[in-house]
Amino acid sequence: SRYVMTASAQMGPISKSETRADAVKRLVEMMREAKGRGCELVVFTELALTTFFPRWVIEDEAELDSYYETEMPSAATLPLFEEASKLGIGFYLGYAELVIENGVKRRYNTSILVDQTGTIIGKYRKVHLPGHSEPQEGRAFQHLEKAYFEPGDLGFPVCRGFGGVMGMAICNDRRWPETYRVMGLQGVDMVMLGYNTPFGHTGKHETDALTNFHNHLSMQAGAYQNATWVVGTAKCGDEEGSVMGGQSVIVAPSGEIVAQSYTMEDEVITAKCDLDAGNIYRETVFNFEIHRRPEHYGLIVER
Ligand code: ING
Repeated sequence: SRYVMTASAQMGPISKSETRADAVKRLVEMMREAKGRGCELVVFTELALTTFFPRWVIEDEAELDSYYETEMPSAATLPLFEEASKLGIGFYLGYAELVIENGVKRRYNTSILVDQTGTIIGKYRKVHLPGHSEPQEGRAFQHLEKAYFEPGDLGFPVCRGFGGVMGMAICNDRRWPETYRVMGLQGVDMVMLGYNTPFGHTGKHETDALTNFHNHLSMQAGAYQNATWVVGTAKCGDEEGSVMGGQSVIVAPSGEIVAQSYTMEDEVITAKCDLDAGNIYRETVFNFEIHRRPEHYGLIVER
């Protein structure tokens, strides 16, 4: 079997006043704890360096730009890369990416996968952007990812690392079956993702009681239906009055939750992930080769 000792490093709130250096210090602390517990991979969360700024109307471009990284590693994140290669542990990191392409500023909600030598072996840009492109009336908190990011242009790539096929997603992506299936069709063994999931996201609160259920339902279904591990790491707790759900999990290819956080703070959970645990499903129930009938699936890719 191919075992990967994996950690999910859940983050509590990052306040608006907290610096990147403060956030990176917290990430380094959790990286050390993960290493101390025998892990070779730690999955951090979405937008792990700053507060969840898409909840705010930000009109000043310089202020908006202040939430993005223009290079990776950036000065603020270099200590994380250095600690990783010193400890010999790889990591998934979510952050806001600002690049100039053909003289045009492009903004993405991005994640990278870094191996145990500190080398970036995978990059992903969030495809499914929830919320709105314009501020909505009557909301205490906005959800303006469609204003502050473009949809990802890298598709759902997988890469080889940690002894298997690794894939990435970000937050809202986990609610869409296509996310997992595109990677499942590439033989993914583990999908890593971070999420910032505010209660009241829809502007209403009647579905808040189901937010944690829908969080796990989405990842457990994605794991089982594609015979893959899913590691979901929350940024959670109260950021300036907006409360986000926690309950980070490590989900086995069976769909079973094998580790779950129980606080709304920085918390490391771990599991010994057998990357061959999905084989029983790939060889039987989800043997894509013999069971799938793509000739009937055309509607899925139509607009
Ligand atoms: N956040 C949320 C997510 O998909 C959301 C949006 C919250 C959708 C609650 C449904 C319910 O988890 C991000 N950042 O995508």
